[in-house]
Amino acid sequence: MIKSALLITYPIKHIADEAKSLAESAGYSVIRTVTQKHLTRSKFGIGKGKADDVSQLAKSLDIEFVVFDEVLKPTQQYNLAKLCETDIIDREKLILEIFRLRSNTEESRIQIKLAELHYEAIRIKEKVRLSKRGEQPGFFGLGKYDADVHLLDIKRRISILRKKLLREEKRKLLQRTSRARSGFPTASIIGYTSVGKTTLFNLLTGESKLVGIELFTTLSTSSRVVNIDGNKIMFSDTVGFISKLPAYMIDAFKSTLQELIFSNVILLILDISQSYEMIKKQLSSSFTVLIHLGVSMGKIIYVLNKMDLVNPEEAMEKCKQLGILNEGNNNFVMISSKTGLNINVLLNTICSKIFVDTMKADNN
Ligand SMILES: Nc1nc2c(ncn2[C@@H]2O[C@H](COP(=O)(O)OP(=O)(O)OP(=O)(O)O)[C@@H](O)[C@H]2O)c(=O)[nH]1
Ligand SMILES: [Mg+2]
Repeated sequence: MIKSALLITYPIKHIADEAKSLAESAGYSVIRTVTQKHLTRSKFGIGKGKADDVSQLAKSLDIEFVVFDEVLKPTQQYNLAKLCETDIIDREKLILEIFRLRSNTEESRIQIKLAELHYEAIRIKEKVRLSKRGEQPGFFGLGKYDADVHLLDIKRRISILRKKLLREEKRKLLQRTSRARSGFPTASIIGYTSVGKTTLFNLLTGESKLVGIELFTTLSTSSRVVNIDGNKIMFSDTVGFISKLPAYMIDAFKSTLQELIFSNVILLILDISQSYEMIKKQLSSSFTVLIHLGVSMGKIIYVLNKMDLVNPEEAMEKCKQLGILNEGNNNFVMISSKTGLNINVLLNTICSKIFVDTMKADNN
């Protein structure tokens, strides 16, 4: 079912493009895009004049949803919904909707449910807060008593799901411990959504996991052991990152991402065919997640993927600008997961990082 949408985003190409891809990945058909420099104004996110324009447009084009490319506070979302007489899908909700569409394992379903309940709880808390101050009676169609009961119910459901996830984490920990005992070093493939993580995983492992131009094709981790010149290494493909991912969503995916903390090497994939601004955004979003999880930066190998789409000089220039080149130039590799370019160089870099660096650490 196609849902017609009006998209409100920033007047910056790479941001607007990403917002449109996100909306489409969630099943919306973007009929019209409205851009604004500021999307964090207090009442509607956008200014009142622009909000009126959007409302008119939505009505005249008979649009069902307004997709708003920022995380909105519940009151802003409510004000805009009332003015436009449509549902408002903010960035957070959009990501949740995509995750829900793609979740295909029991674990990812629990993770999504948890994130959705969190989203709902924040909105109900806001309702309770406002009704205590005597404002906005009937906010979101709920009375104060109903809201309190609903909130209690959500808290109860959250705690049940957390316990389920915890059991899953413990199970994974056991798996990891047995893997550690079997002695395989591990390399995790991470990075912004759609940079080509699964394409690389498939190439390295001979797997045929789903690859796609849409955002968030992969939602659960896959791992596979590969024999490289007699050395066995376990590779893991992971869920992609995106900018403005709320911390609670990273937490919801913790059991999936925890793999990273235990990895010997982190392959941080960047799509070098993107603009410098976009790559910078990919990089800082990846850092945010790694820091949140407490992963050591020393384990990173920067993998610049999609080299078949750019020339080497341009790629080098972007790396310099990004500041990811080190003196020995041994922490980055330029590859193409599509053509296989430089995959051997990547494998050598991984092996030397795992085996040489580990030996160095052992000797110290
Ligand atoms: N030209 C080119 N395209 C590539 C390369 N690697 C991946 N792609 C394409 O990029 C798109 C995304 O690839 P995926 O492997 O699904 O990316 P991902 O990082 O796993 O994405 P998510 O799981 O959605 O986060 C697909 O259309 C791939 O065919 C490459 O080296 N060159
Ligand atoms: Mg993937």
